[in-house]
Amino acid sequence: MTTVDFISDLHLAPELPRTVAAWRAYLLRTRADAVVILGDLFEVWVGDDAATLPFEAACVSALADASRRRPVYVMRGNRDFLLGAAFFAATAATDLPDPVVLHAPGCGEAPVLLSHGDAWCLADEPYQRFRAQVRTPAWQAAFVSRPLPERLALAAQMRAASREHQQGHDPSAYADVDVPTALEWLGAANARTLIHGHTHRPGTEALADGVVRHVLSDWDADGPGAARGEVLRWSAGGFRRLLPEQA
Ligand SMILES: [Mn+2]
Repeated sequence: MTTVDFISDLHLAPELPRTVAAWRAYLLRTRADAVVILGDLFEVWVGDDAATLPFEAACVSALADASRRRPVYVMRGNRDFLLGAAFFAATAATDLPDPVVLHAPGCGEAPVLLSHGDAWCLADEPYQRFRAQVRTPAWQAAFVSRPLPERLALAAQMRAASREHQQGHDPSAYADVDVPTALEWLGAANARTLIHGHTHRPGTEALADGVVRHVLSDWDADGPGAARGEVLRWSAGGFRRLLPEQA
């Protein structure tokens, strides 16, 4: 691999047709040898039987098509943490644990550490309690045993509650990745570069002397403002950010 693309936080949903179209066009066009999706590909994923729905089926088919042309890696985010074995089988994407170390000698000597990012946002204690609960096998087994329409209705309720909670909150006040925790994981991985998504605050900065983090952009081509969305590309020349249509 000499060119690896990183994207995350597309939050694909039927009501965001331009964002979905931008993602599909990007998958068809990119010159990368591998595409790594670091979580929240979907706005919500209530279980792999969701792939029987037309929108989800079309997304699975687009990913399967992309996988036939190059390796595609998918990490779960806080919205699509229920992506399961059937999803990975249907898309032929590789299931990435969170965090994971990537070695791509064609791009650079040093390994990079990859995460969605939500697990390290320790300041958001209510979210961490929720996360600890929903990531247990028992909770997940109980949830996916409920009828699909019931799970979809529950997910819609939770999204509405979350949007209400965010109203009037300054997005810059949202919890960020806890730096000592990130540095600990980086040290354990012998890595000096971190790539994560989740916070929707794209940028590149030093976390410590010689340690860099790249925060991925969320995608939104359906909102009132200019279209958002970026691809972080790693190649022998280093890292650069591209608009999806330039990738
Ligand atoms: Mn997220």
